[in-house]
Amino acid sequence: MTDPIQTWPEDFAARYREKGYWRGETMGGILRARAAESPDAVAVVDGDIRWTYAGLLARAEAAAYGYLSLGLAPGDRVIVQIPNVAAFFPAVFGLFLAGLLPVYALPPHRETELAHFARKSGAKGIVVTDAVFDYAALARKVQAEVPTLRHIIQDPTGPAVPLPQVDPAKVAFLQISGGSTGLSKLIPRTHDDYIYSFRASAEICGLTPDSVYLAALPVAHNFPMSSPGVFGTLYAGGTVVMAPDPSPGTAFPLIAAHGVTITGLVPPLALLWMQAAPRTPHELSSLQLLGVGGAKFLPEAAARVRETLGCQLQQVFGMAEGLVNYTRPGDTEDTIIQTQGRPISPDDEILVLDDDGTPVPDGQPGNLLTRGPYTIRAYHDDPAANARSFTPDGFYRTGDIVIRRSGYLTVQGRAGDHINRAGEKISAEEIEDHLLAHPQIFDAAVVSIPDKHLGERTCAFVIPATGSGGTPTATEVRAFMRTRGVADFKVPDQVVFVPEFENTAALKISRKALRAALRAKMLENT
Ligand code: AMP
Ligand code: DBH
Repeated sequence: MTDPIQTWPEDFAARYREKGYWRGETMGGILRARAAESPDAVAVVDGDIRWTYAGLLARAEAAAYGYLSLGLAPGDRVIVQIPNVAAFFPAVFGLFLAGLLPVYALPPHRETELAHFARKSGAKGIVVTDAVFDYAALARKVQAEVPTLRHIIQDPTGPAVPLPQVDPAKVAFLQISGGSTGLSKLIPRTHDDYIYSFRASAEICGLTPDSVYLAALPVAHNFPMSSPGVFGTLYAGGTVVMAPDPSPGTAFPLIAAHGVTITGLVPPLALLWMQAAPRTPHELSSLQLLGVGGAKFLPEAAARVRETLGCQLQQVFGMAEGLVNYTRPGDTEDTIIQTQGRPISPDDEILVLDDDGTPVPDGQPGNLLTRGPYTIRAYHDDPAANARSFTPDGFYRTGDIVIRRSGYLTVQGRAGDHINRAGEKISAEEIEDHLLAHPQIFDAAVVSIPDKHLGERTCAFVIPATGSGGTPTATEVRAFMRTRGVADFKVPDQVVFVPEFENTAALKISRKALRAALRAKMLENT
């Protein structure tokens, strides 16, 4: 089993330290520091739970002792699958304090995804809660498939033992990529690089100890975790309020009750909030800044945020691999509405290249590549993906098509075949693979279709198998996907049966060209 690593060339690392981006802080160290400075400030609110920084640290230490008492050793990986409840924080800070590496699964992930994470990361345990869903039962199914996942952990605690020294230059956790081709890749982030990204994010967003962040999106997502998210808020000594779901009916009363000042949403949710706000009896005036990201927020919608929600919009264009762009609170209205912002760091290097690798001038669309003090140089244990996704000099190929103007980026679309369904990235290839496992399916191609509510929805074109006992219905195909043990957001929104794929006569048509042709045909007909 390969231990997760993430390294930058020595001259880059030296420069990032010298410029004060990498300060030798650790995730556990941050919590200790805040608990020492302001022990009685409220760190986390969830329903009736209110944990101060001192209280959270005590719980995280108890969790760390618990993990170590199971025989887990510093450097070991532990999957975390916890929805938006307070227990998320002692669970992950406990791992950090024990020198263990969280692997962040999302709440909708099921046995197929979890088994992949367990195998790929070599995780020896999984920490869950029994909130909302029986995650422990799910974990037991995964364990039956991947026995190296020895420990299913709930409410870890144990007698005090010495905690290890943690190296800030080492990998702190594994984040999950949206998966542009096939299964999700694992993203090793170091303490130094990740802390820089959310410390600088907190600064850009003007967070202070008085800030109150509403965790509306699932906190295992990189955006609500770090842009500036829950970690940026805790870094600033503010308060995190956990929302069990992001609907206006749940979120608006929480904003009113706790004086929420900042939150982050994906575009479809921002639209829902804007629709609901004029009629709500709840006072939303504490809200100062609404970050919107994960997928493109269209200018017409962006222009209505202030009048409907009474707060400043901030566009956020980021990726779990690193680079995050923000519009700044002081930017012109036009910049905030029309662009997805500019990078966090003066040392974020941005290339916008045509398909031959030649830089395009400002104002022209091109492929976005980036390198910098918080962008990874490699995925975990995946030479093929690394060869595809990184240039020899260490630039990450984001797969996004952007236009740059005066340093600000406007996202035009994707070069690849992933579907961005309300901010959840879905790999067409991964879904096609599942569909091909159906005995009555001969071939399948999955494409994104523009959708008023989701931004993009998934459409599966399916060629039924002949002579296999009848053709399936769309409902059956969707039901079949549900038996595959995958996150529900991967079930195709639409299934279209076709007798054949045109152009297959052209023999070697690539999947990419096929998907493009099917998508174009679909759009023509609507
Ligand atoms: P991931 O690599 O799975 O973390 O997903 C990151 C991807 O989400 C980016 O490469 C973009 O394709 C997309 N994305 C994130 N934020 C935005 C945004 N504000 N506008 C358009 N696309 C976005
Ligand atoms: O979509 C994303 O992955 C994303 C969006 C906004 C992200 O990772 C981030 C900000 O940090």
